Amino acid sequence: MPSLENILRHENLPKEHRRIAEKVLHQERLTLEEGLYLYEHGELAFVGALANYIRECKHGNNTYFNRNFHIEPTNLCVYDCKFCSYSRLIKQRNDPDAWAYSLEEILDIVRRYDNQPVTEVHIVGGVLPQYDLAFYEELFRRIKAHRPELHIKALTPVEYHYIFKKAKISYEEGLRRMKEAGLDSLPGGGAEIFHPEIREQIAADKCTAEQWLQIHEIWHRMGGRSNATMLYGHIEKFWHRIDHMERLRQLQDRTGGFQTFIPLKFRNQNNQMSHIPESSAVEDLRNYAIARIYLDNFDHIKAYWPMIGRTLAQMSLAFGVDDIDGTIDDTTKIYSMAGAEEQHPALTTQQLVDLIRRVGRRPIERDTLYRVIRDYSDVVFEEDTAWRGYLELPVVNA
Ligand code: V47
Ligand code: SF4
Repeated sequence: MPSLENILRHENLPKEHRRIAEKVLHQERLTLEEGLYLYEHGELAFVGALANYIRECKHGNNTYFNRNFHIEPTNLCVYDCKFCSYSRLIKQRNDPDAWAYSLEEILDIVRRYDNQPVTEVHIVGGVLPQYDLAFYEELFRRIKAHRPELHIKALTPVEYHYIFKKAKISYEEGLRRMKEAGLDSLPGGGAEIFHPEIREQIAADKCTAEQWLQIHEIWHRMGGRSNATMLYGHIEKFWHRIDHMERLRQLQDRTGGFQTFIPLKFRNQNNQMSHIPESSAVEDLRNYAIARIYLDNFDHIKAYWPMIGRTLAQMSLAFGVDDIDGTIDDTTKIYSMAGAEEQHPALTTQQLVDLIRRVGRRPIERDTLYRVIRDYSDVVFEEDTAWRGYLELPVVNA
């Protein structure tokens, strides 16, 4: 990939390309119009070079991952998002693909990891009326009583808005009670596309963009950290993506509470939007790159490898991405049902480390708050169990 300096030396570089490249070089913020220009006219090599420059200024070769596991308590849901492949409406509770775990069953999943060095549990699923405020308070308390150091990253404004409204309490009061029960941070889900023109078509009824942003803002003001996502590659236009990122950038200016931005590629299997073709790998990489360039106040850009596959995740590390989530170990079906690349997503630490090293980056295990747990640059694994399906480049010393 050409370096930013080489790009600027190019005599035939279009004027607007040059202006944007110079702004990036001088760490100046892009306007809405410039962001849109990149989506409309930025070739992969150009936006990739800009994004990689920013990524390396911020993190060098460091590529972060964590050791976590996901629990989806239920796939029954009161909502009916058109892109959702895994949820079943509550009236379909007898569907063989439907599940709703009891509190004890969820705790059993947590206990399965007792002897494993995981640092985070990521809990998110459908919105089910019986999973109310008391249910989640009890769940978080019991998890903390069992394993106090395990970081609980759980639920999104979609659930919180529903639960707090039903309990007739304010967002502030609800989040305070969740925190007291053991909630540590919020994952980035439920954001989809903020603009009502799209949101009303694909995710009608659930929390609005304003409510999503308000809940994150209150959480940040309480000292909490959270992530943000964007579900792209369906019926939205480029300007909806920029509008989405602009709202996040403005909130981040006010609070600084977001840790990472996670673009989620729309997968089209088994949902009401299956007729829409999926975005190409080139478009996915361009999207990571433009997100890296536009969101100048976000520290991290994450590629969620189960959704896009390991090879594209490796490639994304040259297009602005510095985090590839974690070992995950997903016991349920939320992503495989949407047609994700990985049917049962799980990678061993060695496989993740190997995947990062093979594209010349430095694997760093982090906790949820991005504190370094271990630098794996020089770690030699005793047994070679690395998975050999992804990019096989000579190992470059990071
Ligand atoms: O909000 C649902 C998305 C999200 C599909 O914070 C789909 O660390 C693609 O937010 N195609 C939930 N995407 C997942 C999520 C997440 C994942 C990993 C890490 C983190 C984090 C957060 O999944 C939903 C929705 O946008 N989703 N259906 C689909 N067919
Ligand atoms: Fe329910 Fe979430 Fe699926 Fe929407 S995306 S139907 S809120 S589980």
